[in-house]
Amino acid sequence: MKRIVILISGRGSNMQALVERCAEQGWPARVVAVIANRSDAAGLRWAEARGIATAVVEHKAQPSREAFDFELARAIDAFEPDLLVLAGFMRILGPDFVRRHEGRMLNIHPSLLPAFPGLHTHRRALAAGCKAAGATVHFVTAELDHGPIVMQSVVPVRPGDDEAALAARVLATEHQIYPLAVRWFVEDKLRIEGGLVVHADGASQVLI
Ligand code: NHR
Ligand code: GAR
Repeated sequence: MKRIVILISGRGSNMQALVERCAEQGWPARVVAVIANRSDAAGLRWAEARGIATAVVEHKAQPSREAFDFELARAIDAFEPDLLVLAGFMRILGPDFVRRHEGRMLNIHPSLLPAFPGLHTHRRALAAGCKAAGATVHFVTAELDHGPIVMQSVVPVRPGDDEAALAARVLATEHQIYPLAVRWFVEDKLRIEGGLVVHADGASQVLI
């Protein structure tokens, strides 16, 4: 049974999708805690209502990024996770933190990486005139949004799309690919070979 800790900053819809698929599909895993860097993260209330342990480590209460990372690591360690899942988590993590969890930490980013790492991805994709957009699940490394790619989803950009419309279309696919990718991790199906992710049984790693 793998122990999963999920980090959020807000709504937590990806976290909900993971908790629900894990329970419905009987993964060899359990979401043991949801941790946020803001006490007003709506996803915390949802997790509490489901009986999942929650914790808050407020970045604003810490004197430095290093101090925040240290306190966050301490809160996480208490739950002894096998996998850390970033789900709409909005604080960049320092190299020391990342090193401790390397190979055991996943993120979902709302763009077709390596395009548009960082913030405001949908706005930037629209401004660039992209005709396709999507989301990427990747292992977290010290370099922001550059870790080995596990799975991607592709959606069309439609004429007249604004940021909200595109974000909603991409988010619906995030709720499909993130549970798939996390399931593969907990079932030990993912290997990193030469810096690239392969699926042990050769399963397709794109959703169109
Ligand atoms: N940390 C590392 N080391 N590597 C990654 O790949 C990470 C990471 C931390 C978070 C999520 C990421 C995303 O999917 C993520 C990936 C926050 C920012 C950011 O600029 C950028 C990317 C991501 C998350 N955060 C600002 C900061 O100063 C704060 C922005 C805010 O609070 O709204 O940390 O997009
Ligand atoms: C998702 O679209 C996720 O990909 C994105 O924020 C949203 C969170 O929604 N993540 C980032 O932008 C990370 N910087 P959720 O809280 O409902 O899962």
